[in-house]
Amino acid sequence: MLSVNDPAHGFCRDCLTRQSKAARRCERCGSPRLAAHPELYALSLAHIDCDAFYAAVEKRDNPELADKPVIIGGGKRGVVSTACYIARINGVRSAMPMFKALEACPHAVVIKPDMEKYARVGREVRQMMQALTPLVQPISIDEAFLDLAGTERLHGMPPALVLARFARQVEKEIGITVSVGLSYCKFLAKVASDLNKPRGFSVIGEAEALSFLADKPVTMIWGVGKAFAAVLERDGVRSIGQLQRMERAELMRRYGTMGDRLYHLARGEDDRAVDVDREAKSVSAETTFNEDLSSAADLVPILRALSEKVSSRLKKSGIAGRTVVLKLKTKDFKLRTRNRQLADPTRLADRIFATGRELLSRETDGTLYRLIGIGVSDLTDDARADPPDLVDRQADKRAKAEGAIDILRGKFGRAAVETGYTFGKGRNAHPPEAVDD
Ligand code: DCP
Ligand code: MG
Repeated sequence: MLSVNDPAHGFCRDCLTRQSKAARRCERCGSPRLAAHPELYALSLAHIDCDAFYAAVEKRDNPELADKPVIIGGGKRGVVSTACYIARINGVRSAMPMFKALEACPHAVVIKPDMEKYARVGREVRQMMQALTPLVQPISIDEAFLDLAGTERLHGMPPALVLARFARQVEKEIGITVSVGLSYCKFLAKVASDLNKPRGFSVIGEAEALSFLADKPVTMIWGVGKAFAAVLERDGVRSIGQLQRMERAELMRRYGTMGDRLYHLARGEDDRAVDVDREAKSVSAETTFNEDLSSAADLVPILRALSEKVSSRLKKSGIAGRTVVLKLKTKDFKLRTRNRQLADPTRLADRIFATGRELLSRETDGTLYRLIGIGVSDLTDDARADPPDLVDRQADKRAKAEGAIDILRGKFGRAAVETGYTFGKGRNAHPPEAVDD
């Protein structure tokens, strides 16, 4: 019998036949698409992400597009939502302004997004995932984490094979392709699914985690966006390997809780569980006043402080929300909730506050309120949160400033930085214990 650590103990991703020895092609069907890894049959945490999702759905529905470069986008913001891999070869990328994309790829077919259709297909894929394990955590319309631990008896095969079979089934039954990342933790499963897209199947084992990560850029770490990467760069830190050589205390002294996260993730230590319910939840903060308030002058600073609280929680848990919800309770206990969906998920206090303030402006009509709350729902992973705002440059600047403030606060504590709205008001006037969830 082959041992688990025998790399020859792999299988063919096309016909799912197990291979008896290390080979370049399948012993049965001749396919070169073989999965082989020393920990292949020991790992059970997966991240699955559809390839060029919107574009793949459009190509499925119009076979004439199969060999053409396809860009999905346009709409209000005039940017690329996604591009098929043919268009990507020509340099087209998500979030690129449409005119630039067409400069790079003038013959591309441009299609306006049909969100309803994509949501439907996304749900179909999700249902197929849920047939594999109850532990499915959707992250966005086209991706999810799956915990397949303990499902081997049920499926009669180890998770790796279940996942390869799943990828094949999605191609056959839904007509789009997916990439699979298999590892022992969420962080590396997600990294793995991105390694050889499209139609990828990548495995990152525990034994190789440190060496795999060593030469990768810090931006590969969950939660390290451009702003934070710039701070690390200023401190001379570019690779994850450099983080691996730093002490935890030193990282925490420099970057606060984020330092702790860097320390562990750099070592491939991530114990977050696949959380089935997270999708349904929201993150919010509210406060009841000592005396009823009605004016914007009184309510806005409180809204700002609450937005910061929501934002800081989102940032801590590496999530973002797409819908901002304002909650007001009138003097006679009538509840008013107002919500607005954003173009992109956010975790920034500035965006949450700006949206909340706009919603609030329509409610400050003299009504006396006893409570105000602000929150976000439609939670997703923060990987796609807050793309640069191409229209509102000021908002983009504020977003960058906020990144810097977070870092300072991480270093010196919350009180180190007061924003204009809360200075001497808001948070100070309303002690934290008045704010509840
Ligand atoms: N999307 C969007 N705007 C972005 C990024 C993505 O509207 N800036 C939409 C379009 C994508 C879908 O979300 O099809 C899924 O996002 P992914 O990041 O998974 O991108 P794709 O699935 O398109 O490509 P990939 O093969 O890289 O996963
Ligand atoms: Mg995708």
